Amino acid sequence: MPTHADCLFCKIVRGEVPADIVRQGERTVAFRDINPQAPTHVLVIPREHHPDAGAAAEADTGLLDALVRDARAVAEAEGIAGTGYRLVFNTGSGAGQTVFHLHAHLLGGRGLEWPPG
Ligand code: DGP
Repeated sequence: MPTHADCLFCKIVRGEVPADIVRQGERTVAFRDINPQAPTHVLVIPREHHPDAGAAAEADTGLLDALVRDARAVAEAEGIAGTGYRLVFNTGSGAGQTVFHLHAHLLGGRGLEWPPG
């Protein structure tokens, strides 16, 4: 699936919108969330456009593996892999998804409560 001209995260992948990029993977890009909810709050996204995790899983069986693997690499680089981190896929507007390009929120660096809000 190609990138989309008007998609904000596709623009970050293409370098058209600036972002604090922490990792460039073969299939993913990871950058700091503009509105961080934890000391480490990184978005890990596929280079290709998929609207959400379910759609990506349907279209490309290996992509979520790469996303989770690369998220773990970011967690290790951030020094939070040992203490623990959370990966969140908000899916659908009712769940808080505002950008419809698949992204995993990688959150850590503080205690995280359950259930989330
Ligand atoms: P969600 O609500 O799950 O769709 O998460 C979208 C996240 O994207 C939200 O936490 C804020 C972040 N975000 C929105 N616009 C930008 C941007 O231009 N740059 C960066 N770095 N993050 C953004």
